[in-house]
Amino acid sequence: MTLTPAPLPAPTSPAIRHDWTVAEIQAIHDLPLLDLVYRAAEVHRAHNDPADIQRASLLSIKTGGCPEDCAYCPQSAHHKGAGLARERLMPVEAVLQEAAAAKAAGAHRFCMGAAWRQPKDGPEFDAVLAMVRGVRGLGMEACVTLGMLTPSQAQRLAEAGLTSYNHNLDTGPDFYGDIISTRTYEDRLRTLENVRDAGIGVCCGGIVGMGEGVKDRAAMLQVLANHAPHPESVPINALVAVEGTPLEGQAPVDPIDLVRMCATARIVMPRARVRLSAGRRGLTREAQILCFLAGANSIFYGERLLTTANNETDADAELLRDIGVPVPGITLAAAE
Ligand code: SAM
Ligand code: DTB
Ligand code: SF4
Repeated sequence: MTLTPAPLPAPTSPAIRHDWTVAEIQAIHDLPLLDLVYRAAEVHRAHNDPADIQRASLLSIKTGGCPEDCAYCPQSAHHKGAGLARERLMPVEAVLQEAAAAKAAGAHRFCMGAAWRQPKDGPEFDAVLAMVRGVRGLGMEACVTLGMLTPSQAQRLAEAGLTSYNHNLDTGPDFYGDIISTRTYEDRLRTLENVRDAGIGVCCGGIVGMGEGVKDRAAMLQVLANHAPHPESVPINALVAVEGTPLEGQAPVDPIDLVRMCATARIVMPRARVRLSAGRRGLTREAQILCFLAGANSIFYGERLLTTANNETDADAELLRDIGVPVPGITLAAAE
């Protein structure tokens, strides 16, 4: 007996759209896995060079003691059990040394994170501007994530040469209140607008594995995809369940859920950098490769995220070499 494969639904238009419904996005997300990955790969290759995988290195320039209550975050002062003490802002020179080391290891972008609700104008903000100028002076892309921004702060960051501002929506609007109570979804959207108006690239994504449903994941992607233009980068994080945070007991995310999120983000935002972000350490090489096939084209590169561990640099350099995207300047033992 010959088996006739079921006909595929009509392929998703590769055109750039900003009018998605949550139901449409959820239907894409829930396609049979092979159809989803195949379609995402098609969209990816129609809009991007598949050999272009961005390496972004992270540094926590100001750690701990944050007044916000984000349930996932070990840096929140509300989660005393997470044991992260409040530190001062790092000196500019020390940050630039880290950036130079990241560049030498093959990073394209240097991302600096501060555990602030919002930056205060004054010497600390001026120091962040100097960090941005310094990173740009090294020939790297510069990204910062400092919490909420006023229009004039966004303008000053733009003048310093900032490439991109990271400010995540984290999840869909209906689930957001289960995770954060100290600022609203609208607050987040307002900062994203200030960043966009200043001409800085928008880096905005979220986290899977916090107890949200697939509908919440689709709803977050809808908000992002219906922004015109789309965010330039979309980080897809898997929750790193840190002891002492309210989400410490969450079960690890199924790697296939990450593949589905990367693929769906790719289909609805064809040209964005879809970054396979926190939680990559829990993935096998094969699961990461599936994410790349499904359109992920950026990773956090370097052995630390902000406060938790990331994949080893050599393992990443090997993985990238093995998929045909070698890291220049990194010498590894010959492949078997
Ligand atoms: N305070 C700033 C803010 O929240 O915008 C910047 C730093 S904050 C740590 C940046 C992002 O990291 C958060 O929006 C969240 O999406 C992600 N993040 C923080 N803790 C995480 C965790 N435990 N697992 C996965 N992602 C996390
Ligand atoms: C993003 O979406 N993920 C990064 C970056 N943007 C700033 C942060 C991940 C943090 C993971 C937990 C930690 O290391 O503290
Ligand atoms: Fe503060 Fe950002 Fe952590 Fe929320 S995610 S507690 S705003 S550092």
